[in-house]
Amino acid sequence: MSSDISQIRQSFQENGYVIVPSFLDNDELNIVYERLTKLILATHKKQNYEHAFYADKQDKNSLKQLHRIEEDDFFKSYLTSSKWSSLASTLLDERVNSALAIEWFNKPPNYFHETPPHQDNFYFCFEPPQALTIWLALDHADHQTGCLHFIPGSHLQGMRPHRLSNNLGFSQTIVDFTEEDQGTGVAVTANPGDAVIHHAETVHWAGSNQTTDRHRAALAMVFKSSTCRRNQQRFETYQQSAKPFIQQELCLEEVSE
Ligand SMILES: O=C(O)CCC(=O)C(=O)O
Repeated sequence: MSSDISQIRQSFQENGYVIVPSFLDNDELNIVYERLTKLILATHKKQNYEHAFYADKQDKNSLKQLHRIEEDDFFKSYLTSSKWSSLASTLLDERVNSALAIEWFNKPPNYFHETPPHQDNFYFCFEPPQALTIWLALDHADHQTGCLHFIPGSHLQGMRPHRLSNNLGFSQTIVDFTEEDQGTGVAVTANPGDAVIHHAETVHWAGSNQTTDRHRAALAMVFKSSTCRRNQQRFETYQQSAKPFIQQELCLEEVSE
């Protein structure tokens, strides 16, 4: 292993997050942009599509999340691509399964939506919590557009209590999140193509997009080690708590987040 990658691993294991600059090059990024543009146009044509979340259902420009994008053949190949899984495996120091899912997270301009403080494992319910998210910047993520913030070392301090956040797509937030927590958060800015990786129990959040003309999109891929399992009881409890809110927001009969 090169000294670069062993430093990246050490930083991830100590802090619970790390940035890998230029993980995708321009050619790779251009293919992603092209495929996503097609997928987004196709999504706008679908009525009541339960895996697409709009900030305002009347405004196509307000699309803020797309789930299950691996249903597209190109993104499906990412699930098993060793480029992504070998990074995940190196950081977790364990063999990983193929990616669980790929999601597209956007902060469209003019909507001012924050990503509330949370730990992903509240949603995943993995035991042991050997999982991570590779969050790949597709635009500039900075203080104006709403970059991610992480509390260093928080992945080693266990799960904090969560409650409903009333934020579609990030339905849960930490109950006892304090100003002191906010102050210890480190803002991580990223350029298109940079990968920002965080552990499933790292406390993180993102500010709102304060701009009127820039999107802040990212691809997020979740990997878990082959030894970790979902605690089904915890998972069902979380799903039941979130379901009424999500159904109401999406006006759907049955959904899963
Ligand atoms: O993109 C964002 O604002 C948040 C992403 C996030 O919370 C995650 O990938 O776990």
